[in-house]
Amino acid sequence: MYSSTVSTIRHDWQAEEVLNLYALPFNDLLFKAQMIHRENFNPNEVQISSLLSIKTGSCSEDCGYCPQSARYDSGLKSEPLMAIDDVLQAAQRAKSQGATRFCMGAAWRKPKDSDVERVVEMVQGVKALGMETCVTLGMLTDEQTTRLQEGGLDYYNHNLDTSEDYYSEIITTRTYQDRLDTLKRVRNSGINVCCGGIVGMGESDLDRANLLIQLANMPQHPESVPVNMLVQVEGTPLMGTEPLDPLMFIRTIAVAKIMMPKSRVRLSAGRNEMSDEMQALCFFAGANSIFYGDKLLTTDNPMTNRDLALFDRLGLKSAGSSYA
Ligand code: SAM
Ligand code: DTB
Ligand code: SF4
Repeated sequence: MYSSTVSTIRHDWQAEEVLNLYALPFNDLLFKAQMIHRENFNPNEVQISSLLSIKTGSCSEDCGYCPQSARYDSGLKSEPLMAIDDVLQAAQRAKSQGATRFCMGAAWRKPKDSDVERVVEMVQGVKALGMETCVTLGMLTDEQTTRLQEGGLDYYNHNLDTSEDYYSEIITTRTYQDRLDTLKRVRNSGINVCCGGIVGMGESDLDRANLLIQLANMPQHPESVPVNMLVQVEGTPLMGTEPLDPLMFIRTIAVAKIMMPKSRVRLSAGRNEMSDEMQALCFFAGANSIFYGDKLLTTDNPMTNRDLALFDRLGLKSAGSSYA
């Protein structure tokens, strides 16, 4: 039990084995995840990304969790694609607060080619500030993916969100295969893949296991795996869902780390509703990336001074940027 663990990169995970990991005694699971984590990363370093919604609301998709869908009345004010100068100002602010990666999100089912051209300019501007870049724009064509890669984009975020079986309970306007197709394009283009999901949507243990299996059994693990806790927003269909046991969220982080040892698992949406102690356990379970800054896309994230105090209390440091 206490002998050293050698991280192996596998792509053949089966449901039973993953459910058995989930079912380990909590201390055994976290110990295993932490051992694997420190074989691959400095356990006291966390990568810091900031998010900006560059195009907000009025989305044609019906994702049941999302306040940006045009189908639900979440009271959100829609905004068209932002001006480049405003995006760069926000990126500069995020950099001065300590973020090393700037993630730009757009409420599109899929972008138009002209949108992609404007996003490429944003990517180039943000890179010129010395930050890593990530965008999430919905489904992409081959040509659009190539444009983003040539424009120097570092990461593309496109989440699978849940298991294939549960997907149609949450989203009916696109298929799981649509998601997999875009992910394949991004992987083949050479852009780093950021792909994860949301838990706390009323899914079963098997759905959570199957989501992680989808991610880990890809030919190459996503470099970045965001694990979001559902942020319940008034007006969305998932408002009022029975909250997930926080310990099950922490278990999900640990199992993700064991299955994808070299990936950065991001403690993503939902941190505003988590205690400092719960976040500390997530970091112990192998999460080593966060969204930092007072807002996620449209909902609240912890204030930066709360995060700085938490880092200080836990002795955590920024992982820095490969562009520093
Ligand atoms: N429209 C694009 C798409 O869906 O890929 C990009 C933006 S979309 C807001 C990005 C991701 O945000 C979703 O895939 C989902 O994982 C996450 N997300 C959206 N609403 C959320 C919520 N209420 N709680 C947690 N995560 C959420
Ligand atoms: C991810 O996995 N989570 C982020 C980012 N990728 C784009 C988005 C979280 C959104 C939470 C709800 C909101 O603020 O609108
Ligand atoms: Fe649109 Fe993305 Fe929200 Fe779905 S998650 S409604 S695609 S913005």
